[in-house]
Amino acid sequence: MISAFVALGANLGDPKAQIGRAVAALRQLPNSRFIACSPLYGSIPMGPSDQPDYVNGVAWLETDLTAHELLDETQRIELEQGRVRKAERWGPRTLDLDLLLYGDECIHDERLTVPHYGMKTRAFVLLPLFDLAPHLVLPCGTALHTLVSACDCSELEPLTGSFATPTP
Ligand code: ROI
Repeated sequence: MISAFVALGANLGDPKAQIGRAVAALRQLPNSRFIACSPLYGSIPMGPSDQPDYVNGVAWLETDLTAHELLDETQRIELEQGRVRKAERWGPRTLDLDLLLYGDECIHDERLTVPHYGMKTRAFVLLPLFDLAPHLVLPCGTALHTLVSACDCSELEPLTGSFATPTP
């Protein structure tokens, strides 16, 4: 099994409920074991500021799916939860599931870039990931804690009682 981390984000409708439903769907993935969901955070939008605040978190899975099979599954979950892809870059979304890390693999093709291209600088990804795996080292050799110390976490607010699911 390979350890995989999936970023969770939503800022339309009832973001916390959508993240909860996404986590429930991730728990059902074939040939996979759901390990945990991070605490959730409220976060100021990165990109256009005329959109609601986001709810963000990270899910940790172990899986026998390939990275592309996992991508297919996360895209299916996004669509099943009513995600509509809009032309606007960095616009609001009902649900965003991004494959952050797939073991130690570096993947770059027309569908998938892993590690996720923005993860090293985005507090709303780094902090929940750090909550789950404080000792993680990225495939490039950089320790997660180094990235967390360098990022500005002031625009993140822990949501109390926010575990989307209890950790097993
Ligand atoms: N901003 C925040 N705070 N959280 C997100 O999940 C998020 N996702 C995005 C963009 C539009 C870049 N901004 C975001 O895709």
